[in-house]
Amino acid sequence: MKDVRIGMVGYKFMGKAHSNAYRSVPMFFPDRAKPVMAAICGRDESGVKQAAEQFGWDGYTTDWRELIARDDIDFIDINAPSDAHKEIALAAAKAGKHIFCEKPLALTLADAREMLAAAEAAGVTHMVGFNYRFAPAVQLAKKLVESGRLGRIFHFRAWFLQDWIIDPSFPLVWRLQKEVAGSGSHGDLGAHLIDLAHYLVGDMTEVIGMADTFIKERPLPSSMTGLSATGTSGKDAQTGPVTVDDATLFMARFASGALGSFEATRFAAGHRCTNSFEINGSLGSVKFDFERMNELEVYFTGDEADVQGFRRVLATDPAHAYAEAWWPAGHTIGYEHTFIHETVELLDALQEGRQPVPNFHDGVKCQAVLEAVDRSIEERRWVTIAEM
Ligand code: SOE
Repeated sequence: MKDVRIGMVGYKFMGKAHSNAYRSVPMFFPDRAKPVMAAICGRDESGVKQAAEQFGWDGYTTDWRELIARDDIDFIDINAPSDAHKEIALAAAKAGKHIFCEKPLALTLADAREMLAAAEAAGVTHMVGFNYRFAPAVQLAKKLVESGRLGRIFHFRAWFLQDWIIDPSFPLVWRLQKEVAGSGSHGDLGAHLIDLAHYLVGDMTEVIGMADTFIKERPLPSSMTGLSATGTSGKDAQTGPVTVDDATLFMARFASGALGSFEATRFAAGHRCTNSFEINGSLGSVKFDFERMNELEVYFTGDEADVQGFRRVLATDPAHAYAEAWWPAGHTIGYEHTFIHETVELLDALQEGRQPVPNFHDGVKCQAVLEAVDRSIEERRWVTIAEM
Protein backbone atom coordinates (compact mmCIF):
# COMPACT_ATOMS: atom_id res chain seq x y z
CA MET A 1 0.00 0.00 0.00
CA LYS A 2 1.43 3.34 -1.08
CA ASP A 3 1.92 6.15 1.47
CA VAL A 4 -0.20 9.25 0.81
CA ARG A 5 1.78 12.49 0.88
CA ILE A 6 -0.12 15.55 2.07
CA GLY A 7 0.28 19.30 1.65
CA MET A 8 -2.01 21.25 3.96
CA VAL A 9 -3.10 24.90 3.66
CA GLY A 10 -4.18 26.44 7.00
CA TYR A 11 -2.91 25.55 10.45
CA LYS A 12 -5.30 26.97 13.02
CA PHE A 13 -8.37 25.23 14.49
CA MET A 14 -9.09 22.86 11.59
CA GLY A 15 -5.39 22.52 10.76
CA LYS A 16 -4.80 21.16 14.25
CA ALA A 17 -7.78 18.77 13.98
CA HIS A 18 -6.59 17.45 10.61
CA SER A 19 -2.96 17.14 11.71
CA ASN A 20 -4.06 15.12 14.72
CA ALA A 21 -6.04 12.85 12.39
CA TYR A 22 -3.04 12.24 10.11
CA ARG A 23 -0.90 11.41 13.12
CA SER A 24 -3.48 9.08 14.65
CA VAL A 25 -4.38 6.95 11.61
CA PRO A 26 -1.18 4.83 11.58
CA MET A 27 -1.59 4.02 15.27
CA PHE A 28 -5.28 3.13 15.33
CA PHE A 29 -5.90 2.08 11.72
CA PRO A 30 -2.56 0.40 10.88
CA ASP A 31 -4.04 -1.50 7.93
CA ARG A 32 -4.72 1.76 6.05
CA ALA A 33 -2.36 3.74 3.78
CA LYS A 34 -0.03 5.91 5.85
CA PRO A 35 -0.57 9.69 5.66
CA VAL A 36 2.81 11.40 5.29
CA MET A 37 2.73 14.95 6.63
CA ALA A 38 4.93 16.53 3.95
CA ALA A 39 4.37 20.28 4.39
CA ILE A 40 1.96 22.90 5.66
CA CYS A 41 1.30 26.41 4.51
CA GLY A 42 0.22 29.61 6.25
CA ARG A 43 0.68 33.32 5.61
CA ASP A 44 2.49 34.13 8.84
CA GLU A 45 5.96 32.58 8.75
CA SER A 46 6.60 32.36 12.48
CA GLY A 47 3.09 30.96 13.08
CA VAL A 48 3.31 28.29 10.39
CA LYS A 49 6.85 27.30 11.43
CA GLN A 50 5.73 26.86 15.02
CA ALA A 51 2.68 24.84 13.91
CA ALA A 52 4.82 22.62 11.68
CA GLU A 53 7.02 21.76 14.65
CA GLN A 54 4.16 21.34 17.12
CA PHE A 55 1.97 19.20 14.84
CA GLY A 56 4.82 17.17 13.35
CA TRP A 57 4.97 18.30 9.71
CA ASP A 58 8.18 17.72 7.75
CA GLY A 59 8.24 21.25 6.35
CA TYR A 60 6.38 24.51 5.86
CA THR A 61 5.94 27.34 3.37
CA THR A 62 4.12 30.66 3.19
CA ASP A 63 3.07 30.13 -0.46
CA TRP A 64 0.45 27.45 -1.16
CA ARG A 65 1.48 27.42 -4.83
CA GLU A 66 4.74 25.78 -3.73
CA LEU A 67 2.79 22.86 -2.25
CA ILE A 68 0.84 22.40 -5.45
CA ALA A 69 4.00 22.56 -7.59
CA ARG A 70 5.69 19.74 -5.65
CA ASP A 71 5.79 16.38 -7.44
CA ASP A 72 6.08 14.51 -4.14
CA ILE A 73 2.70 15.72 -2.81
CA ASP A 74 -0.40 13.63 -3.66
CA PHE A 75 -3.20 15.63 -2.12
CA ILE A 76 -3.95 19.11 -0.89
CA ASP A 77 -5.88 19.65 2.33
CA ILE A 78 -7.57 23.09 2.34
CA ASN A 79 -8.64 24.34 5.75
CA ALA A 80 -7.84 28.05 5.32
CA PRO A 81 -10.78 30.52 5.68
CA SER A 82 -13.59 29.94 3.18
CA ASP A 83 -12.66 32.74 0.75
CA ALA A 84 -9.41 30.89 -0.05
CA HIS A 85 -11.02 27.54 -0.91
CA LYS A 86 -11.87 28.08 -4.56
CA GLU A 87 -8.59 29.45 -5.89
CA ILE A 88 -6.54 26.75 -4.14
CA ALA A 89 -8.90 23.94 -5.17
CA LEU A 90 -8.91 25.01 -8.83
CA ALA A 91 -5.11 25.20 -8.90
CA ALA A 92 -4.78 21.83 -7.13
CA ALA A 93 -7.17 20.16 -9.59
CA LYS A 94 -5.28 21.64 -12.52
CA ALA A 95 -2.08 20.13 -11.15
CA GLY A 96 -3.76 16.73 -10.79
CA LYS A 97 -3.72 16.73 -6.98
CA HIS A 98 -6.44 15.04 -4.95
CA ILE A 99 -8.32 17.55 -2.78
CA PHE A 100 -9.80 17.59 0.69
CA CYS A 101 -11.64 20.85 1.44
CA GLU A 102 -13.23 22.06 4.68
CA LYS A 103 -16.87 23.13 4.75
CA PRO A 104 -18.63 25.18 3.55
CA LEU A 105 -17.10 24.25 0.20
CA ALA A 106 -17.18 27.80 -1.18
CA LEU A 107 -18.57 31.30 -0.71
CA THR A 108 -21.30 30.78 -3.33
CA LEU A 109 -23.11 27.98 -5.15
CA ALA A 110 -21.58 29.10 -8.45
CA ASP A 111 -18.08 28.79 -6.95
CA ALA A 112 -18.87 25.38 -5.46
CA ARG A 113 -20.09 24.15 -8.84
CA GLU A 114 -16.92 25.45 -10.49
CA MET A 115 -14.80 23.56 -7.95
CA LEU A 116 -16.73 20.34 -8.57
CA ALA A 117 -16.45 20.75 -12.34
CA ALA A 118 -12.68 21.35 -12.09
CA ALA A 119 -12.14 18.30 -9.88
CA GLU A 120 -14.22 16.11 -12.18
CA ALA A 121 -12.48 17.38 -15.32
CA ALA A 122 -9.10 16.63 -13.73
CA GLY A 123 -10.26 13.18 -12.59
CA VAL A 124 -9.00 13.74 -9.04
CA THR A 125 -10.43 12.52 -5.74
CA HIS A 126 -12.40 15.20 -3.88
CA MET A 127 -13.78 15.27 -0.35
CA VAL A 128 -15.54 17.90 1.77
CA GLY A 129 -15.19 18.11 5.57
CA PHE A 130 -18.56 17.29 7.04
CA ASN A 131 -16.98 15.53 9.99
CA TYR A 132 -20.11 14.92 12.11
CA ARG A 133 -21.23 12.15 9.76
CA PHE A 134 -18.37 10.14 11.21
CA ALA A 135 -19.54 10.02 14.82
CA PRO A 136 -20.43 6.34 15.43
CA ALA A 137 -23.80 7.35 16.93
CA VAL A 138 -24.66 9.26 13.73
CA GLN A 139 -23.67 6.22 11.68
CA LEU A 140 -26.01 4.17 13.84
CA ALA A 141 -28.84 6.62 13.13
CA LYS A 142 -28.09 6.22 9.41
CA LYS A 143 -28.20 2.44 9.72
CA LEU A 144 -31.56 2.53 11.50
CA VAL A 145 -33.09 4.83 8.88
CA GLU A 146 -31.63 2.98 5.90
CA SER A 147 -32.59 -0.48 7.10
CA GLY A 148 -36.18 0.69 7.62
CA ARG A 149 -36.13 0.11 11.37
CA LEU A 150 -37.62 3.58 11.95
CA GLY A 151 -40.24 3.03 9.25
CA ARG A 152 -41.49 5.92 7.13
CA ILE A 153 -39.72 9.14 8.15
CA PHE A 154 -42.05 12.03 9.01
CA HIS A 155 -39.74 14.58 10.65
CA PHE A 156 -36.11 15.71 10.70
CA ARG A 157 -35.62 18.38 13.34
CA ALA A 158 -32.16 19.85 13.84
CA TRP A 159 -30.49 22.65 15.77
CA PHE A 160 -26.88 23.77 16.09
CA LEU A 161 -26.52 26.17 19.00
CA GLN A 162 -23.43 28.05 20.14
CA ASP A 163 -22.90 31.13 22.32
CA TRP A 164 -19.35 32.36 21.70
CA ILE A 165 -20.24 35.79 20.22
CA ILE A 166 -23.07 36.92 22.51
CA ASP A 167 -20.80 39.54 24.12
CA PRO A 168 -21.08 42.67 21.88
CA SER A 169 -17.42 43.45 22.62
CA PHE A 170 -16.34 40.13 21.01
CA PRO A 171 -14.32 41.24 17.96
CA LEU A 172 -15.18 41.15 14.27
CA VAL A 173 -13.28 37.92 13.44
CA TRP A 174 -13.22 36.52 9.87
CA ARG A 175 -16.21 34.28 10.60
CA LEU A 176 -18.31 37.47 10.93
CA GLN A 177 -17.26 38.94 7.57
CA LYS A 178 -19.30 37.92 4.54
CA GLU A 179 -16.51 38.40 2.01
CA VAL A 180 -14.31 35.89 3.91
CA ALA A 181 -16.83 33.47 5.45
CA GLY A 182 -19.70 33.59 2.93
CA SER A 183 -22.29 33.61 5.71
CA GLY A 184 -22.47 33.39 9.51
CA SER A 185 -24.19 30.76 11.61
CA HIS A 186 -25.95 29.59 8.45
CA GLY A 187 -22.82 28.48 6.52
CA ASP A 188 -20.77 27.61 9.59
CA LEU A 189 -23.29 25.63 11.64
CA GLY A 190 -26.35 25.26 9.40
CA ALA A 191 -24.14 23.66 6.75
CA HIS A 192 -23.48 20.74 9.10
CA LEU A 193 -27.20 20.30 9.79
CA ILE A 194 -28.03 20.41 6.08
CA ASP A 195 -25.39 17.80 5.37
CA LEU A 196 -26.67 15.54 8.15
CA ALA A 197 -30.20 15.94 6.78
CA HIS A 198 -29.03 14.96 3.30
CA TYR A 199 -27.09 12.01 4.70
CA LEU A 200 -29.88 10.73 6.93
CA VAL A 201 -33.13 11.66 5.19
CA GLY A 202 -32.20 12.57 1.59
CA ASP A 203 -32.68 15.54 -0.73
CA MET A 204 -34.81 18.57 0.05
CA THR A 205 -37.19 20.05 -2.48
CA GLU A 206 -38.08 23.48 -1.02
CA VAL A 207 -37.18 25.78 1.85
CA ILE A 208 -38.25 28.98 3.59
CA GLY A 209 -36.23 30.80 6.23
CA MET A 210 -35.64 33.75 8.51
CA ALA A 211 -32.41 35.28 9.83
CA ASP A 212 -31.10 38.13 11.92
CA THR A 213 -27.89 39.86 12.92
CA PHE A 214 -28.35 40.87 16.54
CA ILE A 215 -25.07 42.78 17.00
CA LYS A 216 -24.42 44.89 13.93
CA GLU A 217 -21.09 46.54 14.80
CA ARG A 218 -18.08 45.07 16.61
CA PRO A 219 -14.51 46.04 17.54
CA LEU A 220 -11.89 45.11 14.95
CA PRO A 221 -9.72 42.20 16.15
CA SER A 222 -6.14 42.71 17.27
CA SER A 223 -5.47 38.97 17.46
CA MET A 224 -7.44 35.76 16.89
CA THR A 225 -6.99 32.01 16.94
CA GLY A 226 -9.66 29.32 16.67
CA LEU A 227 -12.79 30.79 18.20
CA SER A 228 -10.91 33.11 20.60
CA ALA A 229 -9.96 36.68 19.83
CA THR A 230 -9.11 40.04 21.39
CA GLY A 231 -10.33 43.34 20.02
CA THR A 232 -8.75 46.74 19.57
CA SER A 233 -9.37 48.96 22.59
CA GLY A 234 -8.44 52.26 24.22
CA LYS A 235 -7.03 54.85 21.86
CA ASP A 236 -6.58 52.16 19.14
CA ALA A 237 -10.26 51.14 19.28
CA GLN A 238 -11.91 50.75 15.88
CA THR A 239 -15.14 49.03 14.91
CA GLY A 240 -16.61 47.55 11.74
CA PRO A 241 -19.97 46.19 10.54
CA VAL A 242 -20.98 42.53 11.01
CA THR A 243 -21.99 41.42 7.51
CA VAL A 244 -23.26 37.90 8.24
CA ASP A 245 -26.26 36.37 10.05
CA ASP A 246 -26.01 35.70 13.79
CA ALA A 247 -28.91 33.21 13.56
CA THR A 248 -30.75 31.52 10.68
CA LEU A 249 -33.82 29.31 10.97
CA PHE A 250 -35.60 27.52 8.15
CA MET A 251 -38.19 24.90 7.28
CA ALA A 252 -37.84 22.36 4.50
CA ARG A 253 -39.74 19.71 2.62
CA PHE A 254 -37.83 16.53 1.68
CA ALA A 255 -38.30 14.62 -1.58
CA SER A 256 -39.34 11.63 0.55
CA GLY A 257 -42.28 13.63 1.93
CA ALA A 258 -40.68 14.24 5.33
CA LEU A 259 -40.78 17.71 6.89
CA GLY A 260 -37.68 19.41 8.28
CA SER A 261 -36.90 22.27 10.64
CA PHE A 262 -33.46 23.78 11.20
CA GLU A 263 -32.00 26.34 13.59
CA ALA A 264 -28.41 27.62 13.59
CA THR A 265 -27.36 30.31 16.05
CA ARG A 266 -24.36 31.69 17.90
CA PHE A 267 -26.63 33.40 20.43
CA ALA A 268 -27.98 30.50 22.52
CA ALA A 269 -26.55 31.24 25.98
CA GLY A 270 -25.20 28.14 27.68
CA HIS A 271 -24.96 26.13 24.47
CA ARG A 272 -21.32 25.65 23.55
CA CYS A 273 -21.64 23.20 20.67
CA THR A 274 -25.13 21.72 20.74
CA ASN A 275 -25.32 20.03 17.35
CA SER A 276 -28.52 18.01 17.63
CA PHE A 277 -31.11 16.27 15.55
CA GLU A 278 -34.17 14.16 16.04
CA ILE A 279 -35.76 11.88 13.46
CA ASN A 280 -39.31 10.61 13.89
CA GLY A 281 -40.56 7.68 11.86
CA SER A 282 -43.61 5.43 11.84
CA LEU A 283 -41.73 2.70 13.75
CA GLY A 284 -39.60 4.81 16.04
CA SER A 285 -37.39 7.83 16.67
CA VAL A 286 -33.74 8.69 17.26
CA LYS A 287 -32.21 11.68 19.07
CA PHE A 288 -28.57 12.85 18.85
CA ASP A 289 -26.72 15.60 20.68
CA PHE A 290 -23.07 16.15 19.82
CA GLU A 291 -22.27 17.25 23.38
CA ARG A 292 -23.04 13.61 24.28
CA MET A 293 -21.71 12.30 21.00
CA ASN A 294 -21.20 8.69 22.06
CA GLU A 295 -24.92 8.23 22.67
CA LEU A 296 -27.93 7.79 20.43
CA GLU A 297 -31.35 7.84 22.03
CA VAL A 298 -33.57 5.29 20.31
CA TYR A 299 -37.29 4.60 20.62
CA PHE A 300 -39.19 1.78 18.91
CA THR A 301 -43.02 1.76 18.72
CA GLY A 302 -42.90 -2.04 18.77
CA ASP A 303 -41.54 -2.30 22.31
CA GLU A 304 -43.82 -3.88 24.92
CA ALA A 305 -46.23 -1.26 26.32
CA ASP A 306 -44.81 -1.46 29.85
CA VAL A 307 -41.23 -0.63 28.77
CA GLN A 308 -41.91 1.91 26.03
CA GLY A 309 -39.61 4.90 26.12
CA PHE A 310 -36.33 6.24 24.73
CA ARG A 311 -33.34 4.03 25.47
CA ARG A 312 -29.77 5.35 25.54
CA VAL A 313 -27.50 3.36 23.23
CA LEU A 314 -23.79 3.88 23.85
CA ALA A 315 -22.27 3.57 20.38
CA THR A 316 -18.98 2.07 21.54
CA ASP A 317 -19.66 -1.65 21.06
CA PRO A 318 -18.02 -3.69 18.29
CA ALA A 319 -21.45 -3.50 16.60
CA HIS A 320 -20.88 0.22 16.01
CA ALA A 321 -18.94 1.89 13.20
CA TYR A 322 -15.20 2.42 13.86
CA ALA A 323 -15.59 1.24 17.49
CA GLU A 324 -13.25 -1.74 17.15
CA ALA A 325 -10.32 0.52 16.31
CA TRP A 326 -10.60 2.27 19.66
CA TRP A 327 -11.14 1.12 23.22
CA PRO A 328 -13.10 -1.62 25.01
CA ALA A 329 -16.91 -1.07 24.96
CA GLY A 330 -18.02 1.89 27.03
CA HIS A 331 -14.69 3.72 26.77
CA THR A 332 -15.85 6.83 24.94
CA ILE A 333 -14.32 8.86 22.10
CA GLY A 334 -14.47 12.59 21.21
CA TYR A 335 -14.61 15.41 18.63
CA GLU A 336 -11.17 14.65 17.20
CA HIS A 337 -12.22 11.10 16.34
CA THR A 338 -14.73 12.39 13.78
CA PHE A 339 -11.78 13.82 11.83
CA ILE A 340 -9.80 10.60 12.16
CA HIS A 341 -12.72 8.56 10.76
CA GLU A 342 -13.16 11.12 7.98
CA THR A 343 -9.48 10.67 7.08
CA VAL A 344 -9.90 6.88 7.06
CA GLU A 345 -12.73 7.29 4.51
CA LEU A 346 -10.49 9.50 2.37
CA LEU A 347 -7.60 7.02 2.52
CA ASP A 348 -9.92 4.09 1.73
CA ALA A 349 -11.33 5.95 -1.26
CA LEU A 350 -7.85 6.74 -2.58
CA GLN A 351 -6.86 3.12 -2.14
CA GLU A 352 -9.99 1.77 -3.82
CA GLY A 353 -9.96 4.32 -6.64
CA ARG A 354 -13.44 5.68 -5.83
CA GLN A 355 -14.77 9.03 -4.64
CA PRO A 356 -14.99 9.37 -0.85
CA VAL A 357 -18.28 10.32 0.76
CA PRO A 358 -19.00 13.18 1.41
CA ASN A 359 -17.42 14.67 -1.69
CA PHE A 360 -17.79 17.90 -3.69
CA HIS A 361 -21.22 16.73 -4.94
CA ASP A 362 -22.37 16.82 -1.31
CA GLY A 363 -20.65 20.20 -0.85
CA VAL A 364 -22.55 21.60 -3.85
CA LYS A 365 -25.85 20.12 -2.62
CA CYS A 366 -25.36 21.77 0.76
CA GLN A 367 -24.45 25.09 -0.85
CA ALA A 368 -27.64 24.95 -2.97
CA VAL A 369 -29.77 24.66 0.18
CA LEU A 370 -27.79 27.42 1.96
CA GLU A 371 -28.38 29.74 -0.97
CA ALA A 372 -32.03 28.74 -1.44
CA VAL A 373 -32.63 29.69 2.21
CA ASP A 374 -30.88 33.04 1.67
CA ARG A 375 -33.03 33.69 -1.39
CA SER A 376 -36.21 32.74 0.48
CA ILE A 377 -35.29 35.28 3.19
CA GLU A 378 -34.56 38.03 0.66
CA GLU A 379 -37.68 37.38 -1.39
CA ARG A 380 -39.90 36.35 1.56
CA ARG A 381 -41.19 33.17 -0.17
CA TRP A 382 -40.69 29.37 -0.45
CA VAL A 383 -37.77 28.62 -2.81
CA THR A 384 -37.37 25.29 -4.59
CA ILE A 385 -33.93 23.66 -4.74
CA ALA A 386 -34.56 22.97 -8.44
CA GLU A 387 -34.52 26.70 -9.22
CA MET A 388 -31.00 27.14 -7.81
C1 SOE B 1 -17.27 27.28 14.94
O1 SOE B 1 -18.53 27.79 14.92
C2 SOE B 1 -17.21 25.81 14.63
O2 SOE B 1 -15.94 25.39 14.96
C3 SOE B 1 -17.49 25.47 13.19
O3 SOE B 1 -16.65 26.19 12.32
C4 SOE B 1 -17.34 24.00 12.99
O4 SOE B 1 -17.60 23.64 11.67
C5 SOE B 1 -18.28 23.29 13.95
O5 SOE B 1 -17.98 21.95 13.89
C6 SOE B 1 -18.10 23.72 15.37
O6 SOE B 1 -18.11 25.10 15.46
